[in-house]
Amino acid sequence: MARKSYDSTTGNAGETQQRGGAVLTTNHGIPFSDNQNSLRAGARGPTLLEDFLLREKIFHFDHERIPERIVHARGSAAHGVFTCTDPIPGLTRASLFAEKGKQTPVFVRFSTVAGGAGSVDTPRDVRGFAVKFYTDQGNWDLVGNNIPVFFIQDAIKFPDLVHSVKMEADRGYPQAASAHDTFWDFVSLMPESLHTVIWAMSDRAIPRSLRMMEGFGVHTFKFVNETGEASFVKFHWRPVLGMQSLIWDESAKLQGADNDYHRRDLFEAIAAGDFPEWDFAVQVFDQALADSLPYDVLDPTKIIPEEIVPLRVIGRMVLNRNPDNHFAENEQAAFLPSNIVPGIDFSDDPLLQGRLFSYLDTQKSRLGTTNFHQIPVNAPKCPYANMMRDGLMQTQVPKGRANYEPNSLDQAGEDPGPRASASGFVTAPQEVAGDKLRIRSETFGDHYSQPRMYWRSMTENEQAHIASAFVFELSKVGLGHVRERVVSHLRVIEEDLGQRVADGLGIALPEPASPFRAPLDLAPSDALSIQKNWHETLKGRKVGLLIAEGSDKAGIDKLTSAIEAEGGTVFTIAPKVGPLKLKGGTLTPDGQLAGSPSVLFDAVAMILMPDQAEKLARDSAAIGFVMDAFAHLKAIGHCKGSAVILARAGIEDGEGVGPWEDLPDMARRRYWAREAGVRDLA
Ligand code: HDD
Repeated sequence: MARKSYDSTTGNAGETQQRGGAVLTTNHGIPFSDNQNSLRAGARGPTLLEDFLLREKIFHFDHERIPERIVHARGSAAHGVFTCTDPIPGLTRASLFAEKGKQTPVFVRFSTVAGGAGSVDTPRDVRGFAVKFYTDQGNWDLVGNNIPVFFIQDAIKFPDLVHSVKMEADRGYPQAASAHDTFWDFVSLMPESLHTVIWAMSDRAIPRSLRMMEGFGVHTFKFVNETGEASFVKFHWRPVLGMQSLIWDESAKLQGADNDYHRRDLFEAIAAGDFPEWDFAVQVFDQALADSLPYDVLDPTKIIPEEIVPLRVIGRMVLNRNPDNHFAENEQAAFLPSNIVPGIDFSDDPLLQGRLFSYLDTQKSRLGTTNFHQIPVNAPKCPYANMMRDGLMQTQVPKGRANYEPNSLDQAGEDPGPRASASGFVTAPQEVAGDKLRIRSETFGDHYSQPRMYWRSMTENEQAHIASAFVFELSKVGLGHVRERVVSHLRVIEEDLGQRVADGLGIALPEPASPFRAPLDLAPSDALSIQKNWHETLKGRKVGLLIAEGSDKAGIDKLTSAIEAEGGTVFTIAPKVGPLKLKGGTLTPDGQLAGSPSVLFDAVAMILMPDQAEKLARDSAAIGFVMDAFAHLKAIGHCKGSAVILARAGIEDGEGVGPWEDLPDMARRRYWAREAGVRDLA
């Protein structure tokens, strides 16, 4: 019989109650009768060791955390489906590309690289873009990034790279930032990193949304067809929404306004049925094409411009389901570049070769067991069977005696277990000969031509952002000789870049670095620029609408439906979050002004009565709302009444600033031409 006791959940004296549907039990199924009080000797006496309910609960809690990923610790993930749109059986026997319309489930995890699991979403950083295809021939993990090149050419340098960029070893900071001595010291001594560094200093490294990033497999891989013919292939993800990026000041302010900016954006879009989509494209080429290039296709610091090898779109990925549980799926997801399926093969890229070991190895320390493949998010969705047995946390119960192969148990009527099949994975035959050496091929020796090509492919604004990012980062570097050495490399990439960064830092131009190979003038590639490829659309864009008591409901409704009709969303903001009396009705705003700064939105609008606008014109949150929107080159729509706020902020009507009725059109873009007037860039 239940004893009378003080119920700490209701504050009443009464019997402990069971709430909710399912019965609360221990991990071994034993039902709880009281989840509020531990077992005591007397109402005010000591807790008893016997309390197995308390001990199991605390024991489990004490071990809730697992080691975070050494890199890419902070990630956001989603489930989805890949559909083959253009089958390529002539190129590969990979079953997922065999038929038009064939669907393959996927799990995707996007991540920042340097920060810890609890760090922010918008630092300047490369973003991970890891896709697990659960094919009917096993899992294929394409573990890529949103930047198509990598910092180093050989996996043996990876621990040095990561140590240098992570928080400094003695002081434990900075978190999630490359703007510090050790990173730039390393980079300045490793010119092979320059191509990736210039991408990382560009707007690619501050994406507006995970839904608006490109993804790349980075390395050259191989396709192998039914007859065993192999070709080289590079993999690309192209976001259907197009690429968009943040302004640096905006990304820094977002770190205060919303640590989870990207994670929330992804989760909310999927929850609202606004599913993010990417085209999947391949660049396929042969040895002759590879031989014709002035760089090595096995070098992961190089791209092949799509003007040279065009992209062929062969599929579409739609992310349509949020994880049910962050830990079980996102944290426990284990991606392995070594997970490859028949029809796809590795190249000899020395970075890729090293990765094939690293990821399998790291899962053992992160997930604690060789059986991490049994965790639901990692398990193949096709049947799998082998003779590997036992180990920590074995959750399967293999039957029979066949745990070795070959065996003849079938002759005794027993199940002999699985056998290798001729249709299984076959490595593409390749002649390999050479001396055993620790050496870097001379074909990997040009570190400046492609950064130069990247710089020359940018718009003026984009170049200014890159130069300013170098200035910002190097201004956080305390070691003068490191700053100078970086600038000495930038001069070789392009004299103008070196000069602008030196000027921005206020230092004399150092002597140029001496390259192993003199840089070439490769043709620029427009496909590399975000601004040149901007999709003028409201899809996926979010408007922050500032309203207050008495605002015109008809106007709010009209603006909202115009934005929503084109796939955008409107977030209403008011001085208070409670229900508002409007002219023509009531409305409960989505957010409060102080907690909803304009950095959270792609464009802003104000529909206010003159008296409320007057009041807000004395509130720094409202002034900051429009000032930031203006400085971040966003559209601002306003009513007559709200003009007083703009006047106080010193903003006049002009390109991208005008009546709210024009906002649906204005909100499709950023106003790059405004930038020179609001920011002193390098
Ligand atoms: Fe890596 C994680 C991408 C080079 C070693 N890497 C990791 C993730 C991504 C990448 C997206 C996160 C996976 C997830 O969401 O769980 N890494 C890359 C790319 C590279 C690259 C595109 C170059 C082309 N990585 C690289 C090298 C090594 C590693 C050269 C080691 C020799 N990477 C790891 C790791 C991680 C990892 C330490 C940490 C957690 C994990 O693997 O599962 O093993």
